[in-house]
Amino acid sequence: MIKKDTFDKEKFKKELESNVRMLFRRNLDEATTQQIYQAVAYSVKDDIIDNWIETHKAYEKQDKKMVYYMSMEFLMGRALGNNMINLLCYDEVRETLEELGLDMNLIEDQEPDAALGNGGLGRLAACFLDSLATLGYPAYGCGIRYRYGMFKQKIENGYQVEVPDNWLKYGNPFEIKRDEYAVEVKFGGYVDVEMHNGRQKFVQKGYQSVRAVPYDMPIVGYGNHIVNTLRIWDAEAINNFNLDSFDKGEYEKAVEQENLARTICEVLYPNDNHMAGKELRLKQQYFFISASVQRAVAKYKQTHDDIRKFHEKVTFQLNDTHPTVAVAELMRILVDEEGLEWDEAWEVTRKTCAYTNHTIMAEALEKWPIELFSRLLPRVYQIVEEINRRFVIEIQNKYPGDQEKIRKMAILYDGQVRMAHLAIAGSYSVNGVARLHTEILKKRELRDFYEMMPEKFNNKTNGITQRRFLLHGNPLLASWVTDKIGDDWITNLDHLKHLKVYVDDEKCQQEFMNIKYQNKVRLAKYIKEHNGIDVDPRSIFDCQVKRLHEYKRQLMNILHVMYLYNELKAHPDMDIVPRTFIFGAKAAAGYYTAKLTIKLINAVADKINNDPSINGKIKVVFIEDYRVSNAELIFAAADVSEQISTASKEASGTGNMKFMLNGALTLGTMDGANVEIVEEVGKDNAFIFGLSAEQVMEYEKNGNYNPRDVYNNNQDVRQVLTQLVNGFYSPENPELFRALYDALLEKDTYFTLLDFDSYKEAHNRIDAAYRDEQHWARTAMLQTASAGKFSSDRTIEEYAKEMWHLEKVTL
Ligand code: 26M
Repeated sequence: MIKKDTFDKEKFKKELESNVRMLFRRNLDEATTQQIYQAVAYSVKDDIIDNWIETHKAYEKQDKKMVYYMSMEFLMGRALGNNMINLLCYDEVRETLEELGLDMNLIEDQEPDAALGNGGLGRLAACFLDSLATLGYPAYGCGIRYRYGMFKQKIENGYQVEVPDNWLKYGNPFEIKRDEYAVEVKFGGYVDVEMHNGRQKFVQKGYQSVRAVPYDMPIVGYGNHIVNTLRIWDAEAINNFNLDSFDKGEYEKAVEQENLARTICEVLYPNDNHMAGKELRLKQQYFFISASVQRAVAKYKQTHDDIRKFHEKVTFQLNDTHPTVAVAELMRILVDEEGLEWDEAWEVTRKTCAYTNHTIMAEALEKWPIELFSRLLPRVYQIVEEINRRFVIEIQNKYPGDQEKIRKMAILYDGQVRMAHLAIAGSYSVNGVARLHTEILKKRELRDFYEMMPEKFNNKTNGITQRRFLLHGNPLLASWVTDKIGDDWITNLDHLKHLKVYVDDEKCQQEFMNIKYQNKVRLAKYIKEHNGIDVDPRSIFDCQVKRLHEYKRQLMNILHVMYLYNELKAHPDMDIVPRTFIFGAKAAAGYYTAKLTIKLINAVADKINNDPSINGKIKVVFIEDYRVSNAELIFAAADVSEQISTASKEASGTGNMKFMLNGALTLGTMDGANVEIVEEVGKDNAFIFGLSAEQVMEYEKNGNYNPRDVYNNNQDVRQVLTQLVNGFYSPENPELFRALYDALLEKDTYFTLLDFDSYKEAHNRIDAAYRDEQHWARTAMLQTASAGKFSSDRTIEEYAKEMWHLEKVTL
């Protein structure tokens, strides 16, 4: 056992040696770093197992209500460091390894990120699991065990190249295959009606099926002996057909089923905020939902006999519309398999499911062609039809004669299944992820639904786990904070407010900025190793790291860098505080404009970084393969956090919170959770600019914004735009960035040019503010001190108390 109170270094060393021998037939001094990582991971897992078993015994015995967090994505990152932190043995293991001449950082770096997600939505799910376990709430995460996660990004000649993420190559030491819980999931075929004891029974026939096999990963709570489960499903072929059958039909079916099983879990769709209506994606959705719901029902029935009370012990939280087929699948099981009447089943379903909306971007809204949906899921589709028929009647009763309402609200319309409408109709709760976002849902995007059922709508502002993004990611700051205010902040982030008494203390300011400096040195070293670029840790580290999307406006950021460069060239003696602009972003593989923006950033970086005439006053760095593990380094080292989305478009953002926690000042629009960040830290302690959400929506409604007006009246804007098409950054191909130029001048959908001046002016304020070292230090410390609200522990307490009505388990 390796727990803080009982940690026995010699025993740990023995375990380690024995693991290396067992796993690799080697002695410790012969093992590779990867093998040592594996051996350490198995020791840690060994320490988890007893608690894992005890936790589940306690859940069963205490018979508490359980949340199933249903998500196509869990962006977990690395497990080893996080597990050791939550087991309270991180320092002890590090010291023990040091005694063996081993470096913990190098060992941690051997673990591939579990990147089963794209960005914000997937990482939120991971933070929620950490908080659920730490708070002691009974919870399962349910998802897919993608064979390949989010692609690895390589930059070649400035372009993004996608490389498959073979994260399971060396095995996953933390997972356990649970063959005993495998279930069958059926696709296609047709529905037959049979009579059973005078009752119609709907039976799916002529289908193809796969065996869904769960793999469990432990989710360790912080210092509380609780271990919850992330259950991810893999697909295997059903083996009751013979591949050497003489019957041609049988043979073909067997091959098809093998292929189906092989393809379903093959790869994560690398789209973020964009719906690609691919058949395989719908198969993935139904696959993991059917398996998860079947298991949830079976587990409930082991200890309860009245399925009509299912919702008293189980709630399904749907992470966006991706898992929404759960509404219909639960209905199918309740009606077809459990024999409930429709109305009874519908009541149970509506009291079980809850839906979180993560975006108002129209292109992200999930709609499936009825043709596809009904062919793939014939029985589920019949159920959706009946849900829709009854829902339309409800609308008619509420708004007699109002055809417009039906057109706008029906689940089935225009040959499509509208998943958000199904989610809202089938849920007891609909929530947005930041206050502004929820208001926009209620007033605009989902207004009709809000008017018809206001009681369902509520806000749950997102949060992040401080265990990963401060305690693990920024050990220097974490121990400084603990020195000042004790370690309660680790499980109660509100305690950070006690740092406020130190913000005017000069010594504390120096200590705080010294830690920031050391973290900048750490990142500079990473940049030197990965990019070969020297950056000055005394310069302002100005960071924008997030998925690449036009609404997030990385383009505005780089256009501003281009403008600054022009200024420096025109006025070589210009006095500016040296700045390092740091970008990190993956673009969806098929998103042309996004990929071109990456190329532009790299082209600008090449030119500026290699121009000795500007004396290194600005540097531009594009960090390859931005992901959870290198994000931890970036947040810790940032001075400025760029949160510059077009107001109204970013539902919440969570990177903004990670930067704040680590003492970076926000340069942002009044969008998403930025609004609440500014509220916590005070508007004088943030650099806010740009159109408000109201103004943006007003322009969108009236269509009265013309980017050419800005172009004609703004010399600086004209100059940088011209440089997109005159070869300034692409002499070998002057037209290279034409598409970006055209998008800005013709539509400028995201108001980049209109916000440019205000953005520029906000950057000037940063330059001025940074010159006052003391004041900057005070403001930076105030960010950390004001970040208490943004813990995912707070978010999860709100979900648990206000929606799920969960009770904590006691161990
Ligand atoms: C949809 C269909 C097909 C393939 C992929 C998708 C898809 C995948 C991910 C659509 C959207 C996806 O993610 C959206 C997302 O990450 N939204 C972000 O959620 C965060 C957590 O709530 C918020 O903080 C961000 O503002 C929001 O953009």
